[in-house]
Amino acid sequence: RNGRIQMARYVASEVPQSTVQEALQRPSQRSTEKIMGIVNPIIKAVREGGDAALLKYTHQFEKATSLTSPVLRAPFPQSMMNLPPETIEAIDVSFENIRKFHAAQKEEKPLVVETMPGVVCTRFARPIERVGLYVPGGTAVLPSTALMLGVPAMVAGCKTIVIASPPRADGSITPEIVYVAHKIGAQSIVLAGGAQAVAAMAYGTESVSKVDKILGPGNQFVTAGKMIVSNDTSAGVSIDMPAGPSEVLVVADAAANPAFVASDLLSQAEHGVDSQVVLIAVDLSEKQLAAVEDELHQQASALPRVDIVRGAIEHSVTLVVKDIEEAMRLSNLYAPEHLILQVENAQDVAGLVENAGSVFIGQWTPESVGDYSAGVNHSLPTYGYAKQYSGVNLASYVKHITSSNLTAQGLRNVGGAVMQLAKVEELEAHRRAVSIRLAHLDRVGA
Ligand code: HSO
Ligand code: ZN
Repeated sequence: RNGRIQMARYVASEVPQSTVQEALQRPSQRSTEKIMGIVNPIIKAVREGGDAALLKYTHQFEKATSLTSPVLRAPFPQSMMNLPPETIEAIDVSFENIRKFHAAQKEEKPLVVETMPGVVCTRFARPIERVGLYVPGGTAVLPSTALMLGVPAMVAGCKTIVIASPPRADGSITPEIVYVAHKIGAQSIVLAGGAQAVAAMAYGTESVSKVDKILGPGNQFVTAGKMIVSNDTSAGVSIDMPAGPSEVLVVADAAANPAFVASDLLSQAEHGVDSQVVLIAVDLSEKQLAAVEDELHQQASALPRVDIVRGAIEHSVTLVVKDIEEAMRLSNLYAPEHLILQVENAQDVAGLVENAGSVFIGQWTPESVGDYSAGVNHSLPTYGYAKQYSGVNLASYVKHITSSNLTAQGLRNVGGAVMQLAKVEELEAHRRAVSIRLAHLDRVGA
């Protein structure tokens, strides 16, 4: 437990392609079948037993045996959000930046397109009415996640915002989370974690409001819970995306500062033993590689969470490549949750990004700024899902509704196509809904 903290290292051109691909595999997850076997009964118990079942699990898993109600309702008492002024200020600054960036994503006016004369198609957005935001507990308290999920919900105009977070063993909740809940106008805080919290928000209980969508990261039990409830049509609830352990891929060239590179790798590695960090070194000399590795070991050894870091580094890797194109090819293949570009002309290189959750450009942009305060969201697709999912953003809290509005001339213009396709599909009532109107127009001579 106290050997050198070092990532495996391969020179991509000197090993078989399969080794490179294997190096970019995510650490394997506990089998979903086993997790589902644990989570299914929990979901069922909360769906049927409501508050009593929810409390039972909170007593059992969180050891919060003194808790008698699973919900804290707004307005939250000031005494629950006593914080040092510097923390208030940090939350306020971050809140404002996140608010600004997400407010800018608002589509102020409906999209209106006249596809043919007299055929007007419109798309407009409406907030999802009730959202449930899961803020994980675990080895670190994460009020920043409450901000990342809550601020866009507020900006989108969601009417009911419920936050769920596991309480501490004394039944209390981190004051930072209560303060954020207050700032975003949350209706309530559900003092529960895991699949039981997900079930409570999906189905509702005597005291937990049922929601329409559940967002937020969590462990494998939370993720399994979200998948189960979103597959249950009787729940009528959707989820943001499948979540997995945090990860970062850093692309660094000879211009990069080894200490900066190491610090970025470690900031993700400290999230959990299952986190993964990848360094793609673009044409670095042996001496430069050694400098990064020395920094990594030295900085890691001084961290309070060194044991977690050690676990993460065990399944992390450095790949040495010849040029930036090869680096970006591998990065796009890996589709990292976070991509850090510490290379010359980093802004131009960002143009080569095809798959990534969020990109951090240039040496003055550590991932931490995006985790907390820059304004971008930190709830991002992991495990390669950046190939098809976006991170949480304003659109995660709205749905788009379309409308069509035709004039008589519009129906004349498009009616022929409609009737012909209805004929092809042998759906006569569809065809007649048009022909009956066209005949009417002919009769009245319009
Ligand atoms: N990097 C994490 C988010 C986080 N970091 C919260 C610190 N607190 C996953 O994107
Ligand atoms: Zn982080």
